[in-house]
Order: sequence, then C-alpha cells, then structure tokens
Amino acid sequence: MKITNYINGNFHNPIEDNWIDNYNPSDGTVYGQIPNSSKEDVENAYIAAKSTFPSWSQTTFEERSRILIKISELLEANLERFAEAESKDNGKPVSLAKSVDIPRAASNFRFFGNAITQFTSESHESVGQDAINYTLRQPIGVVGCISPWNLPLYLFTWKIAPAIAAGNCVVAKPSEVTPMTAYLLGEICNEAGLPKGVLNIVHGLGSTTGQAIIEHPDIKAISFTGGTATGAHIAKVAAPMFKKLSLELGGKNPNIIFADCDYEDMLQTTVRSSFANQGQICLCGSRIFVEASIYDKFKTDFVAKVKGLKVGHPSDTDTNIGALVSQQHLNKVKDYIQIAKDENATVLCGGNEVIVKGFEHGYYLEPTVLEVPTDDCRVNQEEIFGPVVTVMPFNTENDVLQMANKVKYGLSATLWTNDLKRTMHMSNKLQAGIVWVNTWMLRDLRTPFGGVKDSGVGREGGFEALRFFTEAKNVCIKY
Ligand code: TXE
Repeated sequence: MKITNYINGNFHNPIEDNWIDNYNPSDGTVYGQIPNSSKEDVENAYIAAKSTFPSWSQTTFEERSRILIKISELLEANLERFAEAESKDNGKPVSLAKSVDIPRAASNFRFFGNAITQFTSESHESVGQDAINYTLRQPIGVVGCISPWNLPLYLFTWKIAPAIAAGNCVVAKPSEVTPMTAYLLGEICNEAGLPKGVLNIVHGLGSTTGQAIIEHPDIKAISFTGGTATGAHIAKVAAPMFKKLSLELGGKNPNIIFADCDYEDMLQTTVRSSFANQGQICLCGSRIFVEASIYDKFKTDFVAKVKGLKVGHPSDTDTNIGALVSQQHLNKVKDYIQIAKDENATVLCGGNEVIVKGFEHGYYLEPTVLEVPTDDCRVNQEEIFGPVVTVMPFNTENDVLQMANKVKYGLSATLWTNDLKRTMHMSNKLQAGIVWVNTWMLRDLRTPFGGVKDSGVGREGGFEALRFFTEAKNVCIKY
C-alpha cells in the first residue's frame, strides 16, 4: 500500500515522486511505500498551516475542545484497526498497542481538549504605581512536531494535541520507520471536523523531510522526541533562527532496588520496566542496581522470570516480546551484546536471535540480562534501546547514587524502598526529570515530563506543554 502526505485536509503524493519502502518487522517483508517528502512538500504543508492559522487561532476554546475530544472518541472507536496497524509497523505485540499505545493517543486528545479550557494566565497589580499587568498566552503560529518509532501514535499525538489545542497549526513528521498510524490519523481528523490545514503530516527521512522542517525559517517552534545526536543537530540548526525547542531525547535509566522493598511487586514491575515494548522505551530501567544482601536472590528470581517471557509473533495473544523495529536496530542491539562480552560481562540469560516459526525473517531477540563487572563499561553507559538490561550489586546509598548519576543521560530513575528518609534523600539527589518510587511508568498527564543533561531540554505534559506552544505577552496598563 502507498501512504501519502496529509496536507490541507487532503492526501497527496510527494511532488518529486520519491518513495521509500516500509517494512513489517515481524516477518521482514516490505508491505508498503511512504513518500520521502522534499522541501517543496514541506513548503506546501507550511503554506496550508499558515493560511489556516488566523482562523484556527481565533476559534473558541469550547470549539477546539469539542474537536479534540471528538478525535479522541474516534480513535477509541477505531482501536482494533489502529492497534493492528501500529503492531504491523513497529513489531510490538498487538495486545500492547491495544492496551497502551492507542488508548494513550486517545487520552492525549481528550486530556488537552479539556486542559485548554482550564488554561489561564496571571495578572499582577503594581500597587502604588496605579498600574495593572496581565499576561496573554498567544499561540506561536506554525509549529513543527517530529516523533520517533518506538511509541509511534502515542508520542506523535502527545505533541500534536497540545499544539493545536493552544491554537497553533502544525507541520508534523512521524518516524519514517512507523508512518502508518499517523497516516490513518488524517482520516480521523477530517471525520472529527478539524478544519483543513490545522494539522499537516509529511512523511519521509529525517535527513530530507525532517531537515526541511527544522530549517524552515517560519516554523518557529519544534517539539522533537528521538535520539540525542539528532536532538543536538536540531539545536544547532535551530539556534541561529531562535526557534523555541522542546527536545525529549535518550535515557539510560537506573532502577535501584533496596532490600526493604516489597519484593514481589518490585520483581514483577522490574520485568516490565526492563522489557516492555522490547525495551524500546526511553523510560525503561536499563541499569539495575541491587542492594548486595539480596543480590543473589534477585538474580535467580529475575532470570527465572525473564526466561519465562515468550518471544513471538506480535499477533499471538501470549507473546510478551515482539519484534524489534528494524534489521538495522536489531544489528545495533546485537553489537552491544558483543561489546558486553568483550568487556567481560556475563550473559545471565538471552543474548541470541530468535527464529519464530513461519516468520523466519523477522527481527526477534531474546530478552537479555547482563551482569556487568563495573558501572562504567559501555553497555552501562550508552543507550542500547532494546531488550537488554545490566545488573550489578551495591553496598551503600551513596555508592549507588554516584553510579546512578554517573551517565550523560538524566531522563528517569526508579527507586524501590519503603524507607521514607531514603526516598526523600535519593529523590532529591537523583539527576533525572522523573523519579518513580515503588512503581514505574505510572503517568499522570498533568505532570511535567522530560529530562536533564543529555536527555533533553524542556518539559512536555499538562500546562507545561501548553506553555511551550504559546508565547507569553505581558500588557501593562497605567490607570
Ligand atoms: O532516531 P532519530 P533513530 C534513540 C535510541 C535509538 C537512537 C536512534 O537510542 O537507537 O535514538 O534512533 C527524525 N532533522 N531513540 O535513528 O534519528 C527521524 O526521521 C529532523 C530514543 O530512529 O533521532 C524521526 O522522525 N528530523 C528515543 C525522529 O527524528 C530528523 C526514541 C527520530 O529519529 C533528522 C527513538 C533531522 N536531521 C530513538 N534526523 C526516545 N527518546 O524515546 C532524524 N530525524
């Protein structure tokens, strides 16, 4: 099938008739083509967005809210179709797409449809100077949203929903590896009555289509989720044009386990935080540190559970681990397993490709647990972004804090303990944008989301996202 660009409410082939193959990771076959859109396609998307902005930015909050909530309802009504498309494109189990990705995409529209009706600004009376200040929160204009392949519709809509709720018009690009659900979203937006030109979706490679978006002088804000190197490149291109940037980048998150935790709960959740979505979530706890007194027990119990995970075709209802997103990504993850061996890590389980009967050319890998000799080896420092975790013991709170913080990333951290003082102390000291205590990936959409250090700049979520997609203008009136 051919995926096409969604510009001004209609579907268009790319002007240069340039196409790239779209792979199904579960069997390695090409099942479609997507445009590799050029600068001209991006320009057309920009023109549609620009000409719609004056009317969309003047649409009442109630009307914007009504349309966003309608999109949310239509996504829910099309849950099966979207979940199957997401799984086919990405390799994730259909059950995961059905329970997490698509419901969350629907929640993004519902949440920001509601949030915009509650978004207020401040006023300040300058007492003694007979003046009052009030702050207007005005939409920016045309904004760019660029998203990755790991949680395709989930992250695409996490950007688009607040952008359009705040009154902007959007030029958006999903990952070239997982374009399908973004393509289907266009139809849903038309059905929901979103005015033509509010959302424009261009498909293509980062180096052509993505580059044209970030270089466009009149796309004044970019919200990006993806790799740290790409984030750094975007910052460099955007800086001379003073674009507003929100960059959500990689992670190498510590999962710190103290002996006083609720053990069974920790064990179950740690399996999930290590391998959900084949470990391809920027929030996965890929470095597991365990207090020495329970280290051996943990290793035995954890490895037993991991060995029980079923690697299989994404459509099978009992599959826990589906396919990795691409051959290239599978190769990268396998290279890291070799690097670990070269650095004297012990493979406690996994480490090999899996041949799934009937789907021999799919990109399957066993969930892998590596016991590492030191915290500064490469597999403990670099983002692998696959079904691979490291484990090692620690003795004291201070030791583990140092190791946890000794990476260039700072997205999230998970802490397992029932000690209140330790919880407070560690949560304050961990260098991360998000700390979970005795849970993982419990997301409340009102809370700020983002990282420190090389994990990015800016915060998404709640009013933070609406603030990002608006400019504050202060008006001071002397009376
Ligand atoms: O990401 P890219 P890739 C990490 C993970 C992964 C690595 C590389 O470690 O192995 O990044 O993944 C678009 N101008 N994460 O190569 O390239 C691209 O088309 C504008 C972490 O897939 O960063 C896609 O839409 N856009 C992560 C998006 O950027 C450009 C999720 C992300 O692709 C561009 C995914 C350019 N010059 C990978 N180049 C997370 N934080 O969750 C690329 N793109």
